[in-house]
Amino acid sequence: HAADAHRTDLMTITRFVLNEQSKYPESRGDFTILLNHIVLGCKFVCSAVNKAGLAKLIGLAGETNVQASSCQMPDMEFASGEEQKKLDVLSNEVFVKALVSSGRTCILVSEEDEEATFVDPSKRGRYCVVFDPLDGSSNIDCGVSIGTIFGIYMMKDNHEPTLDDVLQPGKQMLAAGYCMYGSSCTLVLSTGEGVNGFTLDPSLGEFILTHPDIKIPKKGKIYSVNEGNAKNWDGPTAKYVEKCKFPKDGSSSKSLRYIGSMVADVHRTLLYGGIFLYPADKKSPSGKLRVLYEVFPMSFLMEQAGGQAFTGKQRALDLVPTKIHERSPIFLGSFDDVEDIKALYAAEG
Ligand code: AHM
Ligand code: MG
Repeated sequence: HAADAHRTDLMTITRFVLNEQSKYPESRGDFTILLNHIVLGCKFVCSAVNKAGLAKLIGLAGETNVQASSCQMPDMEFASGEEQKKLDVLSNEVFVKALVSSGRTCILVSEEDEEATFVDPSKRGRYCVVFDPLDGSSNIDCGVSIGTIFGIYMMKDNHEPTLDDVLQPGKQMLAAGYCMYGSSCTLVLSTGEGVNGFTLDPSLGEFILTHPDIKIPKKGKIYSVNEGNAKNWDGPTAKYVEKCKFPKDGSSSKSLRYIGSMVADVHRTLLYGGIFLYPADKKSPSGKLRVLYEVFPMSFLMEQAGGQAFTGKQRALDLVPTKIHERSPIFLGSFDDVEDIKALYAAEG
């Protein structure tokens, strides 16, 4: 019966995307191939993140120093302490290699690389991928959720690729997603037709559809921001957070949740509703988060789930980046909650 059907008729991410793409008669399977390579990168990073914790534990229990333990376990070169930081470098290498070898990419922009990578003509395809291979670096060493964020553009024709091909507003993205390495490994994806979530079944090594058609609640009860920066906030941000804590319209105050990993904070916001803020402040007038591979993909997902994303000036996806590592303030989440912050910025003039 139905329960059995669930267990034997698995909607893997590949099957799901193939179904979606089959609606386009011109589709040649290139997107599915590209996505499979991204999924491979996510599985690798998931496994490396899990091993990193284990390697550290073994190191501590055996009281071996870093040198000795990495000699015994040569494949665990990110054994502990300082070396563990290399996880973000390792993740970057994995994604770059997976994307290039897909034969479907032509420009890659990674948070880890100063310059964009132009793929060799012999391996070139039509897609440009912008990504943060391992976001939430301050959470790596303590085993708190971290993630990979990605966005995908498509080259319009066969011209020689230039940086302008990736300096496109977020609304031009074809697809966006993230993978969260948390208590489970969850991949959330939108190809512009809603948002779907897949969970890695480690025994199968496959991402299975577990969160079909995610819609963010219209209004939420949670706000998420680094309040340690409050003394440097501008008027509208300060007023908004004050309103979350001391609402004057008789509504109840919001709860505060802040992990400090964008993927985890946005994932919770998507599922539970509420608002995530990384505003501008006096010390960082453009905020902290990067437009291409943090702000755009998350804004794309929010809009696709029925929420909104705002920079303090405009719809986030309308922003036209001028540099690949450009930053922007960002307010994203439930429709009504973002509407409130938009009103405060509008009142400011
Ligand atoms: P990172 O690229 O150094 O990991 O920084 C990005 C992270 C985001 O995941 C998170 O939303 C933000 O930085 C938290 O910043 P802060 O520690 O200033 O609150
Ligand atoms: Mg980052």
